Amino acid sequence: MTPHTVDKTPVTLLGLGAMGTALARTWLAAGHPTTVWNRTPARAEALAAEGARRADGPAAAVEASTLVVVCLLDDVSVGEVLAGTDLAGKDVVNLTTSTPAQARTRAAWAADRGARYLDGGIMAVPPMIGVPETGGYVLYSGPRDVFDHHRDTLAVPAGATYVGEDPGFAALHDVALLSAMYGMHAGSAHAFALLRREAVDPVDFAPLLAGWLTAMAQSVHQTAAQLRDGDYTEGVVSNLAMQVAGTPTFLDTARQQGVSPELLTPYFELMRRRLTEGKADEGLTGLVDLLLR
Ligand code: FVH
Repeated sequence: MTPHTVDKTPVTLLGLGAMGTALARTWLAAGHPTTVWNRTPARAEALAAEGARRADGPAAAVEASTLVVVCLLDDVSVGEVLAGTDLAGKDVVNLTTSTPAQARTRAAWAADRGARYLDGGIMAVPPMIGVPETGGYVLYSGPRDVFDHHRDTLAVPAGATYVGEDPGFAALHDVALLSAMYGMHAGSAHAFALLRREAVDPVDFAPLLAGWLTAMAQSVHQTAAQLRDGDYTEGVVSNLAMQVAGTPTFLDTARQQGVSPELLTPYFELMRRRLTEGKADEGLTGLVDLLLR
């Protein structure tokens, strides 16, 4: 424990997996009195040696601090771990990855037990925790006053970004961002597959790919403005008619390179459907609406 701990909010952390351990270490290093508990006790040993207080069980851990951070595998494990604890008067911050529905249900569950509740979505991997220059951050949602009250403490491991009072919003933003990431990975997998049997070093191609994805990522701002304003033709430079006309080139190239088009075809099918609705002058924004059921 450092000499500064009297000024610092005590933190309890339930769950010392890769992420929970990284989180706890930053609060310890910043001088917060830190109480930890993990189902497998051995995972708490290193942190105890660094100054963490080890609780015998979840109930004792919750009792130790008003601010109770939970970072477990999933929502089921959160329910199991918190089941026998007294949450009255506690501020529970749940950083376990959840669906928006799970987060909303968990917020109501915590309120029934007398706790205030923030949900969080971690936009970082463990090595990014406590390293601000990596750009990792955590999305938070729930009561604004609870977030503001704990903002400084929550900002210790990574940037703290508040996204709204609805407790499901952190999870919703988290899943939306990660879904976009998987789209990027899907496109990258297809691109690397096209080159795979050619005399092209993937390491030489990678900077071209990263640069192109970075440049194209800026288009999300136009998409967002069009969605907000309802005019999907505003500022379009590459219209849907032109883009659909180009799709055979992509499919022919995939065939010639012996690459499955399975990652591209669902998206191309949406483009074709939107064009048949008479939206030739739009860009790709209209595909958002096609996805809504
Ligand atoms: N690690 C990552 O890259 C991602 C980054 C984005 C956010 N995720 C989410 O963070 C949550 C925790 O992830 P983690 O990396 O710490 O996960 P693990 O290393 O697998 O540790 C899991 C902890 O959960 C405990 N646990 C699991 N089931 C139970 C249970 N039924 N009862 C009590 N504890 C349970 C487990 O305990 P033990 O196996 O050591 O005994 C670990 O403490 C997660 O939601 C990610 O999606 C991480």
